[in-house]
Amino acid sequence: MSKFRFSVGPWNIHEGADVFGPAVRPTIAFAEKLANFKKIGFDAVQFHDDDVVPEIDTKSASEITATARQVKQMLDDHGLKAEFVAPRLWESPRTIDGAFTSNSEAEREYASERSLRAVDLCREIGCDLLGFWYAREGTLCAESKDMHAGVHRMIEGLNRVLDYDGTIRIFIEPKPNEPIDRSFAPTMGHALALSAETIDPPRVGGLVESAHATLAGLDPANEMAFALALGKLFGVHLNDQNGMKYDQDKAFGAENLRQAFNQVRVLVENDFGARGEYVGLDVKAMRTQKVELCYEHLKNSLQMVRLLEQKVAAFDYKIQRQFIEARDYEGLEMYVMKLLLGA
Ligand code: XLS
Ligand code: MG
Repeated sequence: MSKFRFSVGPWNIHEGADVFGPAVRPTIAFAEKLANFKKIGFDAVQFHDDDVVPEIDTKSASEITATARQVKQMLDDHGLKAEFVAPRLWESPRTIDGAFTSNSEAEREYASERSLRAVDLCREIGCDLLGFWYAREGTLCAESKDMHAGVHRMIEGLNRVLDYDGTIRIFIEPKPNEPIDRSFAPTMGHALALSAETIDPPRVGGLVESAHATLAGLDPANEMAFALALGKLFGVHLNDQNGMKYDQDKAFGAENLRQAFNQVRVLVENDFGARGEYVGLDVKAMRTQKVELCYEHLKNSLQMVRLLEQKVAAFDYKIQRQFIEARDYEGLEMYVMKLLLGA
């Protein structure tokens, strides 16, 4: 049994298209995904705004509300909650040059307006958490944007949301690159610095995605611990990543078992989840996976969290203390590796 509650996004079951090739699996209907999520052991669903209301930009306010209510009903029917809504600020022709940091004032305004609609969606589907993954806030051409102005525009964007709804909370999900080259919010430190400058810092925290931290050359467990120490870890996206290359969203623990162990350890030691937070996954099946087996990466990731929770429970803090007192960190490291290997 896990002490955590888990969440997953509908995009985690996808058709397998990548930058160099088309879809290889059929689209699975949203209702079928929900039924399977519940069966596999998830408690909540993560949403982009257009996962709730497809083609949201072309819909009227009343159409948006009606569709959101249907989605809420489907969640209720399946015994699932909504965890957050993240405005998808990277696919519209109006966010080609970024959203809050676009060089066009009209496009910046679009980003804000769309974010406020996402707050409305949170309210309709029953959550109080808005997510910002700043996909295009940064540059492809280093000289194309004024970062000084960009940082202030991002803070302004956060303030607009905080001001619009007095109880909504926001997480920033940092990522150093992809699809942009140089992100304006690459790490948790950047995210929390932005938070501190807003009109209501306690309502702005961070979400660590393991692969994003790895892409920044950082240890995801440390990114989590940093936010936890400041009371700012509003969510996690557990997954894995083989080094600093394209974003892989691999099954949790599949590449770096010791780092996965330390992520679970840090979450357990700091009682993550006690304030209602979910342990989220953000994993994608490999393109080679056949449709009959396209939920395996979710099952495997959950199983990995549970197995690592057992390893954390078996972690002997007395032995840890003894190694620390002797300053024998070679010994401590070997103790951890033997624990993980069951040796
Ligand atoms: C992409 C992000 C995305 C967010 C939600 O890299 O991880 O899936 O989690 O917008
Ligand atoms: Mg993510």
